[in-house]
Amino acid sequence: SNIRAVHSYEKYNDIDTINAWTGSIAEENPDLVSRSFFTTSYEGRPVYLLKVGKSGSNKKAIFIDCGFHAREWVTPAFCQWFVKEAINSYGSDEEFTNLLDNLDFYILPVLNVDGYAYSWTNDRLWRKTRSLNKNQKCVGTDPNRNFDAAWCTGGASASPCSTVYCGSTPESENETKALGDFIRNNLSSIKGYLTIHSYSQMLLFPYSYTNLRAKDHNELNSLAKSAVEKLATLHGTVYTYGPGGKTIYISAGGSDDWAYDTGVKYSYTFELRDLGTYGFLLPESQIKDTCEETMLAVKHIAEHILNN
Ligand code: ING
Ligand code: ZN
Repeated sequence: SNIRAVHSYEKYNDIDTINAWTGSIAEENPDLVSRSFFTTSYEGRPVYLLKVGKSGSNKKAIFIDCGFHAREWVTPAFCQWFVKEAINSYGSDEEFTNLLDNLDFYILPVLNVDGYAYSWTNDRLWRKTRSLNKNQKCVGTDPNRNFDAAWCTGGASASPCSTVYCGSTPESENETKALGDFIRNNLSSIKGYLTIHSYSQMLLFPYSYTNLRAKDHNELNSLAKSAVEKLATLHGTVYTYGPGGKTIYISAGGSDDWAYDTGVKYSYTFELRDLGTYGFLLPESQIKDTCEETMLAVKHIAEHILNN
């Protein structure tokens, strides 16, 4: 069909609708939002990046990505929600106004655009990218096993048919390479990296590739604790938190571990709702509450980054 669906913050939007939204939201809010072209996906789709914040010099930045994994539909919904809230809050909400005056937020609404499209048209539970693997019948690489952080060791697979296939090399995917390049090229400003996944209601931080403690373990742990406490104040949603390896499972090649080891101290993975009742198939009726509570945790982390 060539009829484009209407965009809604409380519905799941398809990739064409999200891409069109990135253009209109930037056009309508030029003093707060700008859109740049991030990369072209394997199948030729554009991947867009939004920069959200008032223009200023020497601002710290926080990078937030959604839609690493195709089936985690509530996560692109969160990135869209964040941008909407920023626009609606600027000038009326003191806390968010201060954040936007003093920080830039890079918002990547859907990293894995091909996988996301495929989860709408062919397989709702697809996880990986859609790149073809040489001389293999199975398609796709797990973008969250594709980074150069103990790459393709524990919790990752070298078999292209695995859902946690690490890829042929680190950053073998256009989409992960573009993310790696962007963070490497902006290391002087990027102080925080938040990657949004679902589900299991967790706030994770390095390391996932080892059970050894990160150098900044104590600070990351206490910030996670206060962030999930803040999140729970809205609807009572309980999150667990801790280093990925001990809290969820050992897995190498994740983007948060890579960003941390590359020099982004405040590096976290969110696992949004729920605990498994609906899992990846979280009903649209829960988008609003999920996004609102997650906003509290994200803004709490942003405040800490701004003040440290
Ligand atoms: N969870 C993450 C995954 O990629 C994770 C958990 C976090 C792994 C950080 C590695 C590093 O498996 C989901 N739901 O994708
Ligand atoms: Zn995921």
